[in-house]
Amino acid sequence: MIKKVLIANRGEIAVRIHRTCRDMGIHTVAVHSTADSDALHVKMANESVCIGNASVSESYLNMPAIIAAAEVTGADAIHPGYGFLSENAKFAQMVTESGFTFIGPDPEHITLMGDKIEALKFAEEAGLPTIPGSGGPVESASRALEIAEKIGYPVIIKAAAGGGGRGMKVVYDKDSMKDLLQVTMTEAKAAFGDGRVFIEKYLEKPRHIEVQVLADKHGNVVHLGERECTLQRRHQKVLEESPSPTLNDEERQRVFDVSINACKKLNYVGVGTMEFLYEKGEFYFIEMNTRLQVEHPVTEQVTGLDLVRQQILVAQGEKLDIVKLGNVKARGHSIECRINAENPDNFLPSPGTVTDYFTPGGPGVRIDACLYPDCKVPPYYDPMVSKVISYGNDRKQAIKRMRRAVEEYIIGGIDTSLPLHKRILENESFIKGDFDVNSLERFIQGGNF
Ligand code: MV4
Repeated sequence: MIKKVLIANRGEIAVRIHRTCRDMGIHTVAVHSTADSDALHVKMANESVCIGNASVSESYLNMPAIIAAAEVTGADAIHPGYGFLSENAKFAQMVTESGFTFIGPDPEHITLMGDKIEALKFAEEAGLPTIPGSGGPVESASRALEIAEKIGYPVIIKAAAGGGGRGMKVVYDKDSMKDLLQVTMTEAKAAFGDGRVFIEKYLEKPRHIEVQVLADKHGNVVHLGERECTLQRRHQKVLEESPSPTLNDEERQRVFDVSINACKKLNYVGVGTMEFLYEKGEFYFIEMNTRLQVEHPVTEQVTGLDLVRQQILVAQGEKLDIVKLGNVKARGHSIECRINAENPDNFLPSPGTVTDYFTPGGPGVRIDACLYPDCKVPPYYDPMVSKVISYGNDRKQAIKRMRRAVEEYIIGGIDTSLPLHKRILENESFIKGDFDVNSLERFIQGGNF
């Protein structure tokens, strides 16, 4: 039984994880940098340990310091949250070897999914639909031209070690192939220490749809519905929802079936997300995230489950109640707006002191945040400071409640992305559910959705 959890993270997710631990009677240990001494996650936790200076390499990515904090506080388990060390196989290994329970998947699965080429290779073997492409690394311009000729332009070059949109280049004709291949390989080598790239047919107007999965150590796997995460800016999600406003029941069942089958084949354990591009009625697997995701609350709202609780139960070896979970039925509709401390016009970070602070409430509104009056938003970390999550019987009601919530929300002293969210929520195409992965960037540039 897990009695004390060290939360190896900061911000809203550290607060979020603490809350579930509190519900389960589990004590928590916060770790923090010198810049976060007064952070909400530190105030809430039962104990806290300062693990280093403000820079992430000295604090939230400092593996030995985190393990030492777990040792001195007598924690049983470590929850990595998202970002930071959550998808670092070496860290997962180190946690286990130091005698703690890692609240997350096996290191082998983290490693496999961190390599996009290996992940796609597995996907094909496991019957997941993938985008036509090179099916492996591409080393020469002549090979790249051959593949592009076969699948047709435009194509996209992606870094094997990339993911989340980093290290990608679209190639529209054969004349630019040689240069773009070279640039992508060089950039990948510099950014990830791994210059391998692969090629896919470029989809022009896809949507991003992902399936939440949950698996225990006894071979039980369930899906917890899908999330529509199409509205992104520079590969950062801005607004997510569940269910997707675009899928029909047949499509939904199809993507759930392939996702569950693949996880069974993988012997996956924990929560995971299968990401797909969706275009013209077809799904294409692109990657799997082996962590709890930022947008997990929309899944919690429609399923009534607490995903952090499920992670903890699975980590201590409990069997999923398959009778109950096998019939997890999503009900209603949930939307999440990510609120960043940033200028809503030029998107520059806006750290500083929060002066006024008033949180929205009422039916169908949930706030996952790390703010309080007079708190500081340090400049060193992710600008996302709050998530507003709405819930309604249907999408229309979830939108109305989200509008109410973002209007009520007062965050004084810093700029936030609340004004952008207000504009999105009034947009005709958004309301119709008519958009693709390029829509939000176009809208921000002053164009149509
Ligand atoms: C693509 C694509 C079009 N065609 N792959 C971006 C993040 C990474 N997870 C995959 N991404 C894309 N891969 C092919 N073959 C377009 C994107 C893409 C995108 C995907 C999901 C959400 C937002 C996006 C924004 C731009 C590009």
